[in-house]
This record gives sequence, structure tokens and C-alpha cells, in this order.
Amino acid sequence: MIVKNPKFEISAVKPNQYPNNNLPEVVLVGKSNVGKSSFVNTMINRKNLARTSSEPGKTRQLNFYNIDDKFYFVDLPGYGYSKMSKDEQVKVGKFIEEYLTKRNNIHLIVFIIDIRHDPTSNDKLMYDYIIKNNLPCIVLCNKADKIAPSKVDSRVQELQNILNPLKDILFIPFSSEKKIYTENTWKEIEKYI
Ligand SMILES: Nc1nc2c(ncn2[C@@H]2O[C@H](COP(=O)(O)OP(=O)(O)OP(=O)(O)O)[C@@H](O)[C@H]2O)c(=O)[nH]1
Ligand SMILES: [Mg+2]
Repeated sequence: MIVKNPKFEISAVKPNQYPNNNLPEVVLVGKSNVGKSSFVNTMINRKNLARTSSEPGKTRQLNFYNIDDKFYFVDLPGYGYSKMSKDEQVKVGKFIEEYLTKRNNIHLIVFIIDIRHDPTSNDKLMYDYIIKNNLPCIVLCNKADKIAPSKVDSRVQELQNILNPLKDILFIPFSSEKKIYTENTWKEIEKYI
């Protein structure tokens, strides 16, 4: 897809703040620092439209990016950021859950994990939640630049064996750093929007 005019539209923490024009939404989910905001920038070819940081806990609200009035990327705060106070973790967890359960124009969850690490217990909880709620999902194994190219495919297989032994969900590698595997990912996203 060639993106021409991506715009940050709004940050939200409750339903009456969500955009109300009913465009399809493609939602970035995953632990803190895994590369959700970087993913948005990579796919739309902008350096810093979505704010990123080497420190976990950068994104604290639901951020809606309007992609050429065709769909939204919705960038969520990550989970598992231990420096966030317990109160704030609970608050953030609640508005993420509210969004995922109530929003009916979610067309796809892009669930991002780190290709180098086995899924955390929070990853497993989130994955199970997505599947139980019948949300359409693909899994991106990000930071593929961090391992040898010859190991990428087998590592993606390993991660799928852990989370999705039935192999009915698509698992693909990704790298924002090297901007590789973006074509495949666009092809998949386009099927859902
Ligand atoms: N090597 C490598 N680094 C990456 C990649 N994607 C993201 N990063 C780095 O990982 C760090 C975190 O990226 P973010 O995009 O801010 O992560 P996030 O998931 O949005 O984090 P939160 O907002 O805290 O939930 C930054 O330093 C990025 O440069 C990648 O594909 N490869
Ligand atoms: Mg972020």
C-alpha cells in the first residue's frame, strides 16, 4: 500500500473520545518496548509520527492514526512495564480492555512479540484473550534484524509452536530497524481493511 497522508488524529482513554467515523481499525498490541509505535512509523514511512523511545512505557493512551481516510492504526500502551505504578497499570489495563471488548470496528489485531524471546506470561494472557474474544489477529515477530537471517524462519516456527500449536494464525517476521518484511505485512493488513 502506498500511504500518502497519514495523520495523528486523537489520543483517547474512554469510548466517547474514540473517533466516530466508523473506519476499520488495525490495532497494535504487545508488551512495552516491543516496537508497536515504531511499527506504525515504518509502515507509513514516517520517522516520528508515532512517538517511540528506547525506554519502555512511552505510549500511555490509545493513539489513533488516520491512514488516508481508509483505516486507523490504533497504537496501544504496552503491558509489563514494571516502573509504572500499580494504580496506573490497572488504569491502563482497564481502558485497553474496554476498547478491545466494546469497539466493534476492530478489523485486525497486529500482535507484536520479540523474535529473540519466548513469549512472556503476559504475552500468553493477551494472546488467549484475543483468541477467546474472536478478534482477528496476526502475530509479528519483531526485531528480526537482531538474529541471523538464516535463523529467522525457524525461530518464527518455534514461537508459533509455543503460542499457536494449531497453526491457524499467521506468524510472520518483521523489522522496523531494517524496514524488511513490510510488503508481506501490508498484504496481510489489506485483506482485513
Ligand atoms: N533492533 C530493532 N529495534 C527496534 C525495532 N522496532 C523497534 N525497535 C526499538 O525498540 C524500542 C521501543 O520501540 P517503541 O516503538 O517505542 O516500542 P513500543 O512497543 O511502542 O513501547 P511502549 O510505547 O512502551 O509500549 C525503540 O528503541 C526502537 O527503536 C526493530 O525492528 N529492531
Ligand atoms: Mg509505543
